[in-house]
Amino acid sequence: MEFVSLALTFVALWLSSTAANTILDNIFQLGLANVIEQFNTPTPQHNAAYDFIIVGGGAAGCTLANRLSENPNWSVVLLEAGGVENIAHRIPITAGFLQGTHSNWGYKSVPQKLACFGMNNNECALPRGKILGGTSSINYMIYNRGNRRDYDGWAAAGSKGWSYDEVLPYFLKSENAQLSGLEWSPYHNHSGPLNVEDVGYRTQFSHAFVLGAQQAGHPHTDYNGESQVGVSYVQATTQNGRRHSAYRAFIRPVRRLRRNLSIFTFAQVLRVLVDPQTKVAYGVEFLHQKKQYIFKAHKEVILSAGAFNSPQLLMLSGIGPADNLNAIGIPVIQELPVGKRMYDHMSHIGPVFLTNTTGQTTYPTSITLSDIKRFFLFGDRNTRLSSIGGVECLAFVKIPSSQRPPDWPDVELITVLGGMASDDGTGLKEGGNIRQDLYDQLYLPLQLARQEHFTVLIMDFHPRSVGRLWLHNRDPLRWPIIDPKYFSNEEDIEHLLEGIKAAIRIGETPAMKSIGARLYDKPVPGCENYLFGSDDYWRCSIRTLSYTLHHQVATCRMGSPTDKTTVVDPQLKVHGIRKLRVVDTSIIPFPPTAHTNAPAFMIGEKAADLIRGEWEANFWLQK
Ligand SMILES: Cc1cc2nc3c(=O)[nH]c(=O)nc-3n(C[C@H](O)[C@H](O)[C@H](O)COP(=O)(O)OP(=O)(O)OC[C@H]3O[C@@H](n4cnc5c(N)ncnc54)[C@H](O)[C@@H]3O)c2cc1C
Ligand SMILES: *[C@@H]1O[C@H](CO)[C@@H](O)[C@H](O)[C@H]1NC(C)=O
Ligand SMILES: *[C@@H]1O[C@H](CO)[C@@H](O)[C@H](O)[C@H]1NC(C)=O
Ligand SMILES: *[C@@H]1O[C@H](CO)[C@@H](O)[C@H](O)[C@H]1NC(C)=O
Ligand SMILES: CC(=O)N[C@H]1CO[C@H](CO)[C@@H](O)[C@@H]1O
Repeated sequence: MEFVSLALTFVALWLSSTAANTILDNIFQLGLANVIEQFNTPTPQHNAAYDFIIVGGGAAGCTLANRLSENPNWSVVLLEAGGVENIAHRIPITAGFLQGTHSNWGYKSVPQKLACFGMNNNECALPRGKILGGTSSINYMIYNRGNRRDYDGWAAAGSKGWSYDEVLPYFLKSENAQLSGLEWSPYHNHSGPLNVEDVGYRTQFSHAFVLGAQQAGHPHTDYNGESQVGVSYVQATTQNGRRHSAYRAFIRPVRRLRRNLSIFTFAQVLRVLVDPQTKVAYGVEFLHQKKQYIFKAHKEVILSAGAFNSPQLLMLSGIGPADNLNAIGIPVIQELPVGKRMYDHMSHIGPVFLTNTTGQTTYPTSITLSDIKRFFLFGDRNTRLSSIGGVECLAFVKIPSSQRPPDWPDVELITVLGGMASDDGTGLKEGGNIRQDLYDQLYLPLQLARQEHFTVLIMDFHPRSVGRLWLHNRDPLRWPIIDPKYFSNEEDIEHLLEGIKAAIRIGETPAMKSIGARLYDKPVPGCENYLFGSDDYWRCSIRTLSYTLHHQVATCRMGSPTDKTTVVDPQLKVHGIRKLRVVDTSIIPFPPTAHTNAPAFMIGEKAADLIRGEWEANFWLQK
């Protein structure tokens, strides 16, 4: 008897331990999660009505769904086209592979005339998350908010209420920071739902780069703190070395608890229902398991479908540029410049540095059984599996030709513990739509030699090239056409060139020399006619190894209703339409000095307060 109770106690203790939870969680996540989701997702009730309909469970949409459903008097429904995460999404090192799965919409740009020469048919890959958690479930997990001047600029350009001092509280509200050395920083919160932490696995490259950058004159900084300019190890949206997506942070903890929050996965919205006479949005039409349904909204419809799909849905609903809508036979309800402007952070893959280190570049074969055991069985956060797709350090850099104030960086240097070659020509090459012949010439030699190397990606924060998105027909299941027009403004090339030079200077410092760092000087295919390392060589390389970091913004630009380039007002309401808002990165008016995931969370938090303020204040008026 005593033995049995002792054994039961042991079992109970084991079940409550972290290790057991990790193991059980892993078994569940091993693909089972999505199968259960398929059967478990409730059947929608045709014509059901909710207070708020949120379209798209991405970074902003999940945040908003959580915050709005805090009020038990409100019924909230979240409609997401994709399913739920499985184990692959949880392992940070596999970030690059997720683009090859069903959790990516898999868009491509139209063939580019001035960029992406190294890609099949000059088409740049434009991945986007199609899953509960959205792009935050397939991205590289870099946590980066942006510069004070970005937000002050939004406010000055007509977005009242969005200055840095007004948005900082919303960044803080989400954040649960576990960052060593920043325990007392006023720029970090330690009790929000979204985990932000240091990456537990760091290579010799990262230490050499952080030191070398300082030797080259870049101060050590917290790029989410007082001053952005300088170098730092990356801050990641992971928890104990596993991806912490919008789903994990904002939906999973409340999903079973809040009966006023309904979630439908595999539910693709086809259009917003807008009364053409009164211009009031009153519901949505969507497909769920191949059947069509309508949901009605008592209070509001909110589009959080991301920078490509929110503008697409507006246009499908009769809100957009008249020429495009007329051409494809969609009656115009409200003429607005939807999709007419799109900015993105186009980058350059490289320079690549060879080193004399051992075992620092992560090739698939460098992941040991012990790494896997430690990660899966013991929840260890210090193995290679916790590296966020290989990203290690960020440097926020001023360039010599800068026209901006000294505290506003121009380019970013992003170091990666390997590069194109380090997954043996699989996920990264496929995900980037990179040509096989280019891979074979440039990267295969590194792969075959198991050569130690790291890559510095160079990103232009403030591109001047302006792209566009439009529809080729009225089929909601077809892609929108996306033409980012990368590098149509020559200045963008020059900024990247100056960034490359900054990286090379860091490569020449004593810290970098101590690991034997030297430029990989195999010419980029198509650029052999230029002298390696000359300005024209790098310009050619930039147009060939063009690689977007997927920060498309401004397709439903926010600003004053009198500004003819904008689609939503500072309350995020669509101009001229009632009961319809857009809440995601498509509203960002200018390319920010940031990767766009943290801003998406902030936009979700701030929108929740705007909506709450309005409907709770009007409580008595509604009755
Ligand atoms: C590969 C990659 C790596 C990145 N790495 C980083 C990084 O390291 N750090 C960083 O800060 N940023 C990164 N980004 C960018 C960042 O993740 C995104 O900008 C941000 O997550 C976008 O948030 P969002 O809420 O605007 O849209 P999303 O998160 O894209 O959410 C949109 C959601 O709407 C759903 N949806 C779309 N259409 C419909 C429809 N018709 N019906 C129903 N649902 C629909 C989608 O499936 C998706 O879930 C990366 C992006 C990519 C693609
Ligand atoms: C919910 O409704 C009740 C009754 O109408 C009201 O007293 C309460 O304040 C409301 N709660 C919130 C959070 O609005
Ligand atoms: C930290 O986050 C919690 C939870 O979201 C929030 O209540 C609190 O106000 C935040 N603190 C700061 C300083 O913003
Ligand atoms: C690195 O290795 C190369 C090739 O073996 C050698 O020529 C070079 O001297 C080494 N550099 C350092 C700094 O060790
Ligand atoms: C409006 C609505 O559906 N409210 C429900 C929200 O969930 C709580 C329980 O969590 C219910 O009591 C409410 O009726």
